[in-house]
Amino acid sequence: MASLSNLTSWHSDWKGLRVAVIGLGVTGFSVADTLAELGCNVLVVAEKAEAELVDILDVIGVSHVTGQAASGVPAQLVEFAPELVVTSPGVKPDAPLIVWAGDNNIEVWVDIDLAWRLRDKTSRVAEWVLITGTNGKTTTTQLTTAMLQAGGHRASSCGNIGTPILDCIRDPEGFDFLVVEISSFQLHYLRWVSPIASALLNIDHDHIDWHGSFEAYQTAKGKVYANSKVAGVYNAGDAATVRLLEDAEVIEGCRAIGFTVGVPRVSQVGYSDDILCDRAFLENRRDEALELATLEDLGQIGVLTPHLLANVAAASALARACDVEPIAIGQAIRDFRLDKHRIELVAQSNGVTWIDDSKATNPHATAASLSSFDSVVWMVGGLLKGVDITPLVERFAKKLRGAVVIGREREAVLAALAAVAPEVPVIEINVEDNTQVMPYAVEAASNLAQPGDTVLLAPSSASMDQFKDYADRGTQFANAVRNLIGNANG
Ligand code: UMA
Repeated sequence: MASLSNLTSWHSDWKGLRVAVIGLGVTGFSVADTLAELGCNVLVVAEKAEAELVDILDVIGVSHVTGQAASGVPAQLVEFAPELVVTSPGVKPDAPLIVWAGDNNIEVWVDIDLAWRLRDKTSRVAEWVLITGTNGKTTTTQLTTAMLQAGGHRASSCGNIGTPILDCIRDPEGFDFLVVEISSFQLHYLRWVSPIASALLNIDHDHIDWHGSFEAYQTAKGKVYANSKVAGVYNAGDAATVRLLEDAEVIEGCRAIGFTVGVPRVSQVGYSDDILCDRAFLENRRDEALELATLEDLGQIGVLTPHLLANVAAASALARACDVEPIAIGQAIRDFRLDKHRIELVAQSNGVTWIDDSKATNPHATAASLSSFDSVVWMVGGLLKGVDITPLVERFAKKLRGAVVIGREREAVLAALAAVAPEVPVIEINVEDNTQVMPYAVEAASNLAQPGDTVLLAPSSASMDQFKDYADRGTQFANAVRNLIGNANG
């Protein structure tokens, strides 16, 4: 049997390697499926697992321990004696299984580590761009991908954005670039990758319970820069990102590149006289700048919030590090649209931001959405599809200014709020006429919201009980918001 240090390629001999895969969500499944394809001997250990995925494990010959039997350190796992553990990112470092692996000198990887070693499946071996930050990761990731594509490259977004990276690694055509949104959980476990460029967009208190302390969270985030080859991109307005880049071990020749919503200094990308410009990737950067786009171009994406300006500047810095021509960056910005009903900005009025994320129909997508905002009036509920919403409510309770509960299955949502967020004010929308749900819900939300808050439609539920589909739900929300604001202003 080859040792782990020899397993550096898709084409290495992985056959028979005993691997324990922890968790069976999207990550765990992609890991188990990949390892089975490589001929490894795989045991999945997951406390919660969808029956459908467990059935597929049976078909592909992967053993599993699920449910109650998977808690603690199951005897089957000890007996299996894994040579490697690949964990899902949600599993905390103090989970008994992870501690057990450490005590027994068994390496613990995340899917990103595995993907790095397997990146040569096709002859087209992608360069990686890594993006992390407390907020703005998803938009920046999508923008960077769009810029690379406009530059003529085959590129895909993946990682924490929702598509496991191993799904891209197994794409038969391969990619020139993978733009990986990477979370602090994934970074905590990450061992060794070497991106062409990396960015830490900003850093704020988040996931402290998972990491144990703010310091541990920052340390994990700083790992994004490790081994970067061409550029480590920092936020000129966020000193912690500068410090973490200074502390990072990068590949010789890697440059520190800043992004800013203000006028760029040398080696920065930013804004000067309504122009997005690059003062980093040109010979004569002391005296000149390259024009990438105008504010008018950016205005086609959405309202010109500082967040949007920052995300576009960061993505541009990353794309320039990958040699994308300025003209392609401008084109990508003009063509870029945030997905409809996916964290879509509906309006800003009286200091309150209204966001339509009707597409968040499960806790997974809703978690990504709630993570993006600081103080939220949350519009939630619909058809829960048998999913327990309590862990989601518990995780985000501190962010909630209030909750507006819609849908037919309101009882379960109300019970979850009462149980794990008893201090959060809740308004239940109880109307017979489905066309009146959104007008009432929007009015209720506006009563709860204070300046600086975001009202977020992210229902964590399917929509068919009260709406035609999620698009209809989002459209009715947006119409109700515009009516309310119009009336208030008129
Ligand atoms: N599990 C255990 N024990 C635990 C925790 C989980 O056994 O202590 C098992 C569960 O029973 C379940 C599985 O692990 O079987 C779930 O794994 P997971 O929680 O890691 O979730 P995945 O479905 O694999 O999704 C993960 C990310 N989720 C988390 O990090 C919590 C997704 O990000 C990501 O899109 C996906 O991998 C692909 O990379 C979501 C997220 O909330 C959107 N991310 C956080 C954020 O953005 O703030 C970090």
